[in-house]
Amino acid sequence: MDPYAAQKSDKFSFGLWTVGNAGRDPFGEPVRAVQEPNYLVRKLAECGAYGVNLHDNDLVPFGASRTERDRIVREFKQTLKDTGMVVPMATTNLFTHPIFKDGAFSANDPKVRAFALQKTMASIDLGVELGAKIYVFWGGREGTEADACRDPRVAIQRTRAAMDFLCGYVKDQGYDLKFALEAKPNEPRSENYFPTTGHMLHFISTLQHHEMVGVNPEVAHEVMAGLSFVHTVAQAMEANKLFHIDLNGQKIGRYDQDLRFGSEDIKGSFLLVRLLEGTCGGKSYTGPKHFDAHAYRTEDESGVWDFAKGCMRTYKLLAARANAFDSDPEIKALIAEVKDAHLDPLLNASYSRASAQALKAAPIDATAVAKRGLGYERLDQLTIEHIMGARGL
Ligand code: GCO
Ligand code: MN
Ligand code: MN
Repeated sequence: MDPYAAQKSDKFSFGLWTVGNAGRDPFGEPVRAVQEPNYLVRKLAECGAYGVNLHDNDLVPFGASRTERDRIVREFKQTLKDTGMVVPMATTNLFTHPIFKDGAFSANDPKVRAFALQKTMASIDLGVELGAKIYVFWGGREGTEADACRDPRVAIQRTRAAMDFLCGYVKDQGYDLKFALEAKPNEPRSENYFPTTGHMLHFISTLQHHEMVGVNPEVAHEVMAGLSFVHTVAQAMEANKLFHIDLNGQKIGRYDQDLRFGSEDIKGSFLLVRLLEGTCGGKSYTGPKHFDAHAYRTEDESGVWDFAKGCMRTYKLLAARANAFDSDPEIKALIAEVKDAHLDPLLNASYSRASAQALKAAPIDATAVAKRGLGYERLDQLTIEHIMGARGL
């Protein structure tokens, strides 16, 4: 059996909008037929995915009647049952309909804000009915071009009011659902509010029910902002706030490219998988591994499944390499923690006048310490060799 073929136990998921992407871009028409959701679920199951995520309108068209909605949901549930697929995450489309041209929760028009809440509550009901345990909020068009149109502090306050309200709704319904907030610096707006995961992490700490709200960082979005995705994810994990993750590939300084996972920045992707899998130590990430990306516009349908299988296969190849890397004795020696019998107890002591005095008095020969080479050239070369398969496996 191919050890790198995806299994349900790997917990890989795709959005209906990802493998369903028909290849439309701002300059061109769709190049592929729009596929029906039940068909996409069956194909994803064949590829080895365990889950499928959706926006309300990926499944139920905007404005569908209650009867129509119920029929669509009934059929979709049957497909999930037949294929053993789950819906780990759901979200709301708050960006396609023209009513959202100035955002949703932060919009100046109260009718827009009220409509956004109505739509989100209905979409939460749908997600929960399909079994979702995570509900993602991506800002979509929450942002500006003419920045004087509203005080950005008011945009933050309106978003907080919406989150507090929706957390209240989930609790009142008795739903077992957590929220995951997804940051993006720009696109489609010129400036988006809450541009990075770091902004989101602070914002969450100001929410009424902060314990049920975490983050959904996306590779492309942090890279667009020029940030290290590994450090972003590490901070979210350290805060116990990594509730979900959007994996893809991205070149720095471009529009959101949604490339196949691992197709760009192979070293960053390796270090990310190593962190998520916990081969470097610490808690691993056990949630769904969601690929928020799509096939190149050059592809026909078979290219779409090459894309989907490629995302999962690359993740598994990197996980195997991360495991070999962290089992390599030379790597272990290079990254072993530096011990100092005299200083370690002083550094570990909590503050007191006595511990401050002791630390002030500790003799440290700065020149001698500075002379020591750290071996990071060797470490990084070995990292490259593991990634390239010249070492390890
Ligand atoms: C984007 C975003 C979206 C969201 C999705 C789920 O840049 O378009 O990444 O794909 O992740 O809408 O909320
Ligand atoms: Mn994106
Ligand atoms: Mn995303």
